[in-house]
Amino acid sequence: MIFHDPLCLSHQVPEEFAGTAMRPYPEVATRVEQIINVLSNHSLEVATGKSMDLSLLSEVHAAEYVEFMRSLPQDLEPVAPTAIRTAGEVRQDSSFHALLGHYFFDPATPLMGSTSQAAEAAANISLNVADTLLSHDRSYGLCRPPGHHARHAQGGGYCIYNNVVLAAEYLTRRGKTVTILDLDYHHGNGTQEMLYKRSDIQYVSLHADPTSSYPFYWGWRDQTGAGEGKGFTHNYPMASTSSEDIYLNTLAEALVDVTDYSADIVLVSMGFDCYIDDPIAGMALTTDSYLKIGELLQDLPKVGVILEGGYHLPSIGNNFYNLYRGLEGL
Ligand code: SP5
Ligand code: ZN
Repeated sequence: MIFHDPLCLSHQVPEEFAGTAMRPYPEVATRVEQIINVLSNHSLEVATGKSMDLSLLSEVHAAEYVEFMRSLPQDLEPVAPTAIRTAGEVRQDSSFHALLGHYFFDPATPLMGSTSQAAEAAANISLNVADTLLSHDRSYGLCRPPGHHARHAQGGGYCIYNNVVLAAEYLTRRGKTVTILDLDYHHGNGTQEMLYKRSDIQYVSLHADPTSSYPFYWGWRDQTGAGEGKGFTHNYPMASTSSEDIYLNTLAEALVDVTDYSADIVLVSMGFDCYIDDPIAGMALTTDSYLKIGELLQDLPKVGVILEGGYHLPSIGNNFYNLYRGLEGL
């Protein structure tokens, strides 16, 4: 099953702050429309899924953060924090801008009136993917906004809710062990942090070296988990300009961790921003590489794919379809 919700398309912010100037926001609704176009050209149907119980959202995330998102006015024009609260306090009467800097960790994730609804639709898709995996071997979610940078009580990196962690939590509550395999160009700092002390969800990530790439402060090889979670986080930082060869060899290495852990279900936190022409990244995967990646994952018994980043249009459509082909053995 492939899930999508039109509400995910309603979050449309025009630009982001990129250090010294504004630039067009790369995380556009067209990304998902392109994927759906290619899928429908191959006669593949996309379903909205059921309305899942979203109360889990306020357990995976701080309830006050979810409440803040739900409190945004419907007519809010795109806005991002100007100051990030790294110290100090918010108070009862703190302004909206003070709260923005409290609930977001970067200035490049604008919010607008439809953002909360879109983010809940993405979370709902992710729960549908998880639920489907209880009875099927494959399931896909065209989630937007993406999720892997979202922390317990903060959004950032274009992400509001951590869709893949939500799906993993849904599954562990039903007795399953889960691996999250994160193939986005950027490290999934939110995912790593939320699972760092857990042993029932393994986190394995391939990403550009955080020494020089966003999100900068997480994702080094020596971060391997803590407490009960020690040994259940595996980071594979790579040069930000890595070739297909390096990528696929690293993936083969990472898959040893995955097969050693032998989870009931693997959730792929799937970004397509390692693509050679991605406008904000630097690696060199091609459309053919995504077929190879799908084929490398083909032997895993149960796989869910949750969409993260990937900003080159229109290649994201064919890239998604090739991953699908590889995974389905088509
Ligand atoms: C989900 C996801 O992929 N989020 C990525 C968020 C990245 N945000 C900031 C990226 C800054 C990249 N610097 C661009 C250099 C352009 N040459
Ligand atoms: Zn990314």
